[in-house]
Amino acid sequence: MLHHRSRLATLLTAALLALAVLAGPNQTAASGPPGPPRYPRGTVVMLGHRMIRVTIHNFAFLPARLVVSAGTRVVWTNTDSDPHTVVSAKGLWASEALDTDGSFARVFKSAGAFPYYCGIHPMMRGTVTVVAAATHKP
Ligand SMILES: [Cu+2]
Repeated sequence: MLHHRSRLATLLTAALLALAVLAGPNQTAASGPPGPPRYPRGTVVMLGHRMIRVTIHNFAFLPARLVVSAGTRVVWTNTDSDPHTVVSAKGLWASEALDTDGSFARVFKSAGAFPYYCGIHPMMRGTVTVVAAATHKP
């Protein structure tokens, strides 16, 4: 059982590293060919999905900067052994404390920038940027 758990942890770490690489400079509009719109380094753009997952791992939101289409359900899942929360910096929502494997979901219906943080560890920060469906096309 312990062996399986450590294998799982290794796989999870590899997956998170891959995600971190994807979230690197090459994924941002800023370093790519000219085109609209430009987002800060590390932004992960995931337009046209019904649901997108954000992992809470090692006291960080992954990806911390996410761009989704209006109507997308964003699901945060805590993989740490410490509890975390997902709290809107604009006072729009606040999750309960999420234990290990606990998750919180919110559907983002309107366009805009939605910064959030962990209420337990306020240095943990993220932003969901929501773009209207009509602005997807180049
Ligand atoms: Cu936290």
